[in-house]
Amino acid sequence: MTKKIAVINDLSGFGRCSLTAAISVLSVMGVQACPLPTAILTAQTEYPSYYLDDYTDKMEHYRLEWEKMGQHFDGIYTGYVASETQIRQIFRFIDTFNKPDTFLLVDPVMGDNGHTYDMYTPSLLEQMQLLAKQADIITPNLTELCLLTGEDYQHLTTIQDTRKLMNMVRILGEDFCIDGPRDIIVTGIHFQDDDGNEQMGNLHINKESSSLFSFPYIGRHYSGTGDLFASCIAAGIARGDSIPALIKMAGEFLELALIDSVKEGVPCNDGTNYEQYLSLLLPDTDKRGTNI
Ligand code: PXL
Repeated sequence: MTKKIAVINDLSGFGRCSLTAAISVLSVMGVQACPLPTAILTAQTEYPSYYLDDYTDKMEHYRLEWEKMGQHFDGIYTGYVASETQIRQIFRFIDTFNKPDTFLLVDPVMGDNGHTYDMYTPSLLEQMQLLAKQADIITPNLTELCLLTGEDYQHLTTIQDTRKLMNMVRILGEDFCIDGPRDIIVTGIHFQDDDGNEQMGNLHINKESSSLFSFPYIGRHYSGTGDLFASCIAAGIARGDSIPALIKMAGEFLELALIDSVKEGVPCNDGTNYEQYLSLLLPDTDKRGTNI
């Protein structure tokens, strides 16, 4: 049976992020994406100008109609949240559809590179902390982990010693796991390896262990990379892959997309040239092709 994930996110015409990223990644990974759009935008909000059509008051129709249809989801995956009303609606959706055999992946999209997105009020942050606590798995970047845990991003990023930095991040993650998610993947940890090469690290933390997966640092922050990463994890969990295998696969996919985008001089707000690398995410049997 094809697995099904309810994806609660916005639809942005430009920026290769949110639902655009999720639908393409879930589909190529063999998982059905059921989109619940929270807003429709001409382009993601980091562009100098965009038009946003808010869908918050349509979200209750989705919940009621899908409940009437008797829908069941293998996973619920949430991303960018624009307001407190929206997050309240997400809590209602979870109350209705988060069953014992459903996983909840929360990508707490709130900022990047030490910068918090403009709409993030203190009370929206508080609600996002509660949502992240309810999740089975969360995928914050380092900025978002700091926001969730109250840690000072500037202080954390001044730590030069890589082992000390990773240890600090691990402790923050483990503390958050105590009454929260089973797994945390902290993305976008910039560091230097023992040979002095700049790396981007993804740290997987759960109650038992923590493991670091690193990739060469590209030096730019492209729109949608966090959404592509979280989408790979969500679809992979639904199809039964292990989290370490998924982090490696998503990292390789993003590395190729980033290298290509830098080479072509794609503006960061436009997102990466990931489309041509989607085949890397196919289920194994599809990658091998069909024997005749
Ligand atoms: O990729 C995160 C994201 C998603 N959706 C919208 C955004 C952003 C980041 O800025 O603006 C609308």
